[in-house]
Amino acid sequence: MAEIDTKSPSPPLPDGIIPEEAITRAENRWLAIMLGMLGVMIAVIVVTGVSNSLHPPSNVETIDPVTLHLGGEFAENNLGTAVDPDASVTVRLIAEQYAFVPDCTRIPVGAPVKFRLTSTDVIHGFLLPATNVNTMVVPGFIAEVRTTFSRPGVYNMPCNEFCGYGHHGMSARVEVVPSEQFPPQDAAERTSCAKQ
Ligand SMILES: [Cu+2]
Repeated sequence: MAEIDTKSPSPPLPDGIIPEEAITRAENRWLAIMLGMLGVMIAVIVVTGVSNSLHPPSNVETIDPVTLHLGGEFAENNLGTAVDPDASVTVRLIAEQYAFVPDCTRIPVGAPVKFRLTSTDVIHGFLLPATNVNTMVVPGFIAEVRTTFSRPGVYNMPCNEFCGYGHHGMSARVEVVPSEQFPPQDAAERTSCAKQ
């Protein structure tokens, strides 16, 4: 069997032609960098998901944005905070150009809270700073986020998804109050602190 001579230099390549080994080395280097970045991003998702309960919105429920105000879950008299029979709280909100309806919600401290939101027009964003609440509100879908507020306070909720000319003024607030200040449990009653 003929032995391959690996020591003798390969014939010189014409100007501008990069040797194959150099290309392979560069490709492998970029592949390693890309895999490293992918690993860091996956680690960030896993760590924040486990430690801060930051979960990507995964609730795929659809709703007709044209008729949602006419009846059902997002009819006007159904918006705001409702106390469920198990003492958890469901807050229903509509995002529209350029307001949240209602623009102020009141929630008892310590209760498991479920926000359910939808949009009537374009994509909006719902964010409560310093909490795990951060979701896009997409017309045609119901976004659902769960959280629990451990201490009373006022949380501003700016729209964090550019939604048009009035976007900068689109914000609302959540008032987390001691549970004794919260209206008595009545599943039929919806509360908010929106100015009438
Ligand atoms: Cu916006």
